[in-house]
Amino acid sequence: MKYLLKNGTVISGAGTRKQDVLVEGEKIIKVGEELSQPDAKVVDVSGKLLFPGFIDGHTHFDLEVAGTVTADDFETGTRAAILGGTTLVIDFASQDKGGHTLKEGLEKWHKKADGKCSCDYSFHMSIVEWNEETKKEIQDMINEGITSFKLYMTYPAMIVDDEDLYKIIKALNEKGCFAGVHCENAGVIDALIQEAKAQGKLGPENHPLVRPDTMEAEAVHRLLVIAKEAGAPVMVVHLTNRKAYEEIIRARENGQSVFAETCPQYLLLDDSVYSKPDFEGAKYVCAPPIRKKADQDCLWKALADGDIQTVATDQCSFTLAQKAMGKADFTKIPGGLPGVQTRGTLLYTYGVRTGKITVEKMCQLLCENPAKLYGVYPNKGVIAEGSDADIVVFDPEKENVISAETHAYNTDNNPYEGFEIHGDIDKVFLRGKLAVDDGKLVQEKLGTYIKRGLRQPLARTCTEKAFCKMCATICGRFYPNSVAVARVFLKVNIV
Ligand code: DUC
Ligand code: ZN
Repeated sequence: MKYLLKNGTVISGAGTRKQDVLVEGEKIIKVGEELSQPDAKVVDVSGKLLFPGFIDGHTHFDLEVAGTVTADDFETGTRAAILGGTTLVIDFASQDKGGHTLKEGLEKWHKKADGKCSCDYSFHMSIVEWNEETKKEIQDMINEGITSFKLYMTYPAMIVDDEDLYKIIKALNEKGCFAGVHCENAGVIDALIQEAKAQGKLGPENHPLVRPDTMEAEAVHRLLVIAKEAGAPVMVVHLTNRKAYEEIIRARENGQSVFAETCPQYLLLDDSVYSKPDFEGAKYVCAPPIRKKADQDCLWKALADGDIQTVATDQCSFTLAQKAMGKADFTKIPGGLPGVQTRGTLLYTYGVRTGKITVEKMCQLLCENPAKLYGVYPNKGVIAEGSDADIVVFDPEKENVISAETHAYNTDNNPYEGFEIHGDIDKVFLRGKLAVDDGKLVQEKLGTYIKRGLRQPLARTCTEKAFCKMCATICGRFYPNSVAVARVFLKVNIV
């Protein structure tokens, strides 16, 4: 099948251009002006923005959490994903503790996902136990297309201690791989939970109090000190707050290569949600918790300045009945929120429309940067000749209201209930096939497993706002109104 998308505005991390896009089979075969192709089906996309398919580098489908399993599995979850313009999700396969291998973990996740997905999918691998056998398996994982890993500094079933953290990130770096790390100080959080319970504090409003920003920042600091010693790059996943952010900046200024991811819940919600009446706060229980308004402001600025490289979702959904498992004790509330369907529309409405970030930045955060970090660029992450025809036709004028009544998740609650969006998904092409048309799913289960390569360098992170003469000599782009900021120079080299 050939499609000719006429008169759209093609978005990339570097700019926007009015261009036509010709698709044949699974690939984009031409991008240019005034294209014609008599045997192609012409789709008029005037007035629409064409983004590369969004990539969500952080989802949990069909995951056991706190004695239950996420409401969304790979079938319902990837349906929601593609409806939201996400054409590739990278979920977390996991090794089990107790002498199990990475290979067993990978097989388990393939069984959960294969044949069920409506968008393309890939896996990171969570390492929860480290020994010589695990070390040997890193190459096996690379052969299977897994080049990014996950480590937890919290959760008894997943936690690795500092010794293993050091050994693992060093061994990964030797193979050109890296880990995303869940940073929270497990020990102090346990102590705070014991104190809260002893005082009879058992409601969801206590959740953010026992997992404070300082304990995330401490773990980020410790991780980065360990990474420095190991000489290895790392990624801080679901970054939530200013204190932790400052640890990342400090490490970068110290010459370290550190990547950062945040999620819409940390940009758009604040910790007052935990005090909603009638146990509604349970809906928002996730780890790390949602923080303060001032932290949101810090994260938005960090996105604009290029200090955070990607916005993923940490999609991990539960029904209200599942959340009610923690009615008498907030620590038993399964942690996680849905988000994979609304990441792009929320970022556009509350980021691009409000002027907090540019549309090019949105493309970097959702498409280009995750594609490069996770080794699928330029097959994915860009609208260019030879790339996979993963294309989001985005209608910047379409308005909608987010609601659990209409969302595609297998849940009866949505953390963004009532949020208005201005800009919505019109069509989504997945490797040349029309999967979503007029906002509706028209073909499902088209997704395939994507083997990934090694991380590629990110584009330099200069923006017109933060750009300096020194940088211009390196990357060749000079914005006359900008000021010289030494930190930008460092950032350009290090991220
Ligand atoms: N945090 C959550 O809230 N849920 C899933 C995993 C995670 O890190
Ligand atoms: Zn997660």
